[in-house]
Amino acid sequence: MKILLYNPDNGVTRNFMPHLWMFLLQALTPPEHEVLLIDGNAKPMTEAELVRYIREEQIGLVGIGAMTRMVARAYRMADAIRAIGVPVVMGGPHVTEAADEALGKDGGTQHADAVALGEADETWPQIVNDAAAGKLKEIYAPVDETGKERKPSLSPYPTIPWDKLDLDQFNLVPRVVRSLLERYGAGWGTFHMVPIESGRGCPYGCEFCTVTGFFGDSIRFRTNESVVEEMLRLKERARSHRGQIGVFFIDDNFAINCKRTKSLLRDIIAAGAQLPWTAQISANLLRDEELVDLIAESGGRWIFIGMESIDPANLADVNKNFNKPGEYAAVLSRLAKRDIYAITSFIFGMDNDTPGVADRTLEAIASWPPVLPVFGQLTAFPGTPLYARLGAAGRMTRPKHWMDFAPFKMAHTPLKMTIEQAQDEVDKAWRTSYSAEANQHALESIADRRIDYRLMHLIARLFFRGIYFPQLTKRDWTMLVARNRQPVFKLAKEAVSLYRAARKNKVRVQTMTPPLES
Ligand code: B12
Ligand code: SF4
Repeated sequence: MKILLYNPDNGVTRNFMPHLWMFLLQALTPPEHEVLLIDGNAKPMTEAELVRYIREEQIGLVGIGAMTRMVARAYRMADAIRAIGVPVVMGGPHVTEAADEALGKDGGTQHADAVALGEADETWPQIVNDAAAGKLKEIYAPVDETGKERKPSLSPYPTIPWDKLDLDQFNLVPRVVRSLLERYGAGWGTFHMVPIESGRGCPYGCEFCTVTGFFGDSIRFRTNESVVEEMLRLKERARSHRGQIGVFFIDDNFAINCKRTKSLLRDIIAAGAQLPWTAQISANLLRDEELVDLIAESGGRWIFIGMESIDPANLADVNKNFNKPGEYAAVLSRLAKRDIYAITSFIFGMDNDTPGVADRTLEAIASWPPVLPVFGQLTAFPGTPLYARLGAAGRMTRPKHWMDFAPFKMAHTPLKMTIEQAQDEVDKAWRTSYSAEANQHALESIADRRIDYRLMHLIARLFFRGIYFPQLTKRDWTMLVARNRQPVFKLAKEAVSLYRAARKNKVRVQTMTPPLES
């Protein structure tokens, strides 16, 4: 049987990185079946185009995975596929909590023939076999023989053949500069971000987060050897393709077991498996100097920190008071000292937020080493304690917000401001943080650092802006570069003169060195 795994387009990040679930399930599919993958972010398709593709390829089963914000789009695709008689199975964090919605058992339309609840590593082969035999069940739950929930172990972990896969659609180097970089940019013709999970689960239980409920509070890890082996293969691929590969450790809190993280990082260093990597780590765990040293030495370049708020009352409200705003500055300086960029995430519209929260947060940010801030609004996802609390208090204004998804718009009433005010605060924070002036100011504040560090900071700023401001066309990018022409030209000029000086030096060294066999 031919199986298609499909991930809907999120309309924002395009082909930023492959979605791990598709590659993982492909690796776990019984070998007699063929699995094709389409990520709508890399290959946008209408319902009609997808249906045509499914007909042409004679697909017998379609698997769709989606987060809450993309689920309405996923349902539309599923409806079109089921209309031509091809069965659809859905999985992922949203349908795990809203299986009745996907199966049409809540009085609405049926979108899926079957739903895989929770982690599907062990149920997927069964789903495939049942579908091939025409005996698909409605619900597949990861349970043991006694009916008790069973979380899959991550050791052993399947081999994802990244080294052999065609990743062309995920190349982050813009097409217009590819050939130039291939010729002159020594190994920068391609740049791929590859997701690796080293473990699953987080015991912290922040009120708005689905992770503790979905993956559980007991953490499971892959072996160090398995992670290192995957990185070595990626490194070899980067070398043989004369390109760059970055790794995104998608663990929710990569240093949740600090001792184990340190041991993994030491093994990466010992094996020479370093690749530039990014990960999410909570601020409290970054107090550890030795950990931060190991992060830098093992290739850690960008750390995503869920700061959420600079107000301790807000943090206590969402069960995240292990975050201490008073130590944010020290944590960020510790990272900056080692040339590690910090991506700091903030949530507005929390219960203690009042109008002016953007200004207060921006003021705090301005006192730190330059960071890449991202801002969102408090959103209650189904299955979270936050969703239950707001529902019980009658505060949800759009209880099924995912069915009419509206970016950056709250679906419940905050306590001390209106929904519109929260939206204005988010808007102000993005507008101010990524204005051309702010970009220039950030670069001036790191003027004493190496050019590659500054260049990467500017590139990241231009890309991060795109999370909020639509930046999908060539015109959008041309205008963005034009607005930021001062730092762009300054860095480009500096880079060209450094390149020329290095070439001149090389020529001089070559002419001064006598040939070996003279
Ligand atoms: C990587 C990641 C991202 C990446 C996504 C890009 C990419 N290419 O991967 C980035 C950084 C862009 C991102 C952004 C966001 N993310 Co995110 N992200 C993650 C993260 C950390 C890892 C996802 C992952 O690969 N997991 C590992 C795989 C193996 O797990 P999985 O995807 O759940 O798949 C398993 C099962 O769910 C199931 N399964 C999944 N799909 C399917 C399909 C079928 C057919 C079947 C049978 C089974 C199945 O089988 C898999 C194996 O067991 C998760 C948290 C987490 N640990 O999962 C959050 C998570 C998915 N993100 C979340 C959120 C909220 C967001 C944002 C909305 C945050 C924000 N406020 O901006 C944005 C949305 C951005 C956008 N525009 O799409 C939430 C989603 C909650 C929800 N109900 O939707 C999560 C769960 C984190 C959380 N704190 O709650 N994210
Ligand atoms: S620390 Fe991060 S992953 Fe863990 S529960 Fe809190 S938000 Fe979720």
